[in-house]
Amino acid sequence: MKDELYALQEQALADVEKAEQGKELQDIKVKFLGKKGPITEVLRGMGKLSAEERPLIGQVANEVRGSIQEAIEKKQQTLKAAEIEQKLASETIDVTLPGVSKAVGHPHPLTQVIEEIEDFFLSMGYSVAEGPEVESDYYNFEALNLPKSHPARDMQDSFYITEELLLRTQTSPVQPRTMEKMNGRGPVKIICPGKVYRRDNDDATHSHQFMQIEGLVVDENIRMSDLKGTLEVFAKEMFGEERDIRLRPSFFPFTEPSVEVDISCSICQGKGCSVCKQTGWIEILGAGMVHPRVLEMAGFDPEKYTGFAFGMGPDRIAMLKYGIEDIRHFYTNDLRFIQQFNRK
Ligand code: 2NL
Repeated sequence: MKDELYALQEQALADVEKAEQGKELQDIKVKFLGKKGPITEVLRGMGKLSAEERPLIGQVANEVRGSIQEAIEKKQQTLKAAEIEQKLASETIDVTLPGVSKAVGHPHPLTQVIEEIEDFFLSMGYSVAEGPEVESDYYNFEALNLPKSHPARDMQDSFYITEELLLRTQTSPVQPRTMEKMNGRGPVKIICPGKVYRRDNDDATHSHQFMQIEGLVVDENIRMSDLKGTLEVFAKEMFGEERDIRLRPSFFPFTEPSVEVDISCSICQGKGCSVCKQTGWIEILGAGMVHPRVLEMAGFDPEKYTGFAFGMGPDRIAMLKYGIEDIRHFYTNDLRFIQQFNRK
């Protein structure tokens, strides 16, 4: 019986030695030390032994069991250590490798120009107002004193969706919408940036979709001089301290009087060049005193309130500012163009 036990021990230790995985060790443990294993079997049969043999065999059985158990535990630790070692080796990070840098985007050049214009007017106490791009005939035309017969309402010039709905042709409709909410009480001091649409054939200076920013100030005692002063400071801020502005009489249905506003050419300093077409001046916006009918329709008493308004094209301003020769560059999204405007 003793020999039998030692033979079992020898085999178990050999098996443990060969084992390469925790699972195998588990199997060996069950096989040799489990309830149905040979050692348990021997211990169970001890009752049949003589009184002298019993303690001796008992001792050997315990010894064999202990040594197998110890061998399994030892091997378990060895395997675990090897596993950790391997994991460490495979997961080592080489901190000297060059990093993978992520490409970071930047705002579109038009967005940058619009934000610059917004920042200027925000600093002057204006709020930014926005409205829908699908607009009603009423807000897009009627409320701006463009009567039904006006040529600007020609179906050929606008993208109509139904008889009554169209893609807005200017950002002006945001202004009567805002004024209506004021219940006839000033002041109103807003700028309205956004996309507008015209049924035009695209070329270097025309796009069927472009940007506009309009401004509106309505209060008691607003005068033409307030408009002129505002635009003068704006021109200097946007195009440089040396810029002058001049106003030329013009016509818009929603303003009376109306003016076209030029800035002195920043390229030739007023001497005459191809950009200013040898005049020394560049037209940058249209403006005027809000037509009393427009105030009235939006619920403001034109006897008490006056106002000025202006409209400009950020596309054109960006083209002048950066010497861009084709408006389509803004909308074709060629990254070689756009990435030149990455202000770090
Ligand atoms: C231009 C001219 C202009 C306005 C827009 C306006 C809006 C209201 C009342 C009166 Cl609610 N006027 N807007 C006024 C004058 C000119 O835009 O050349 N834009 C690119």
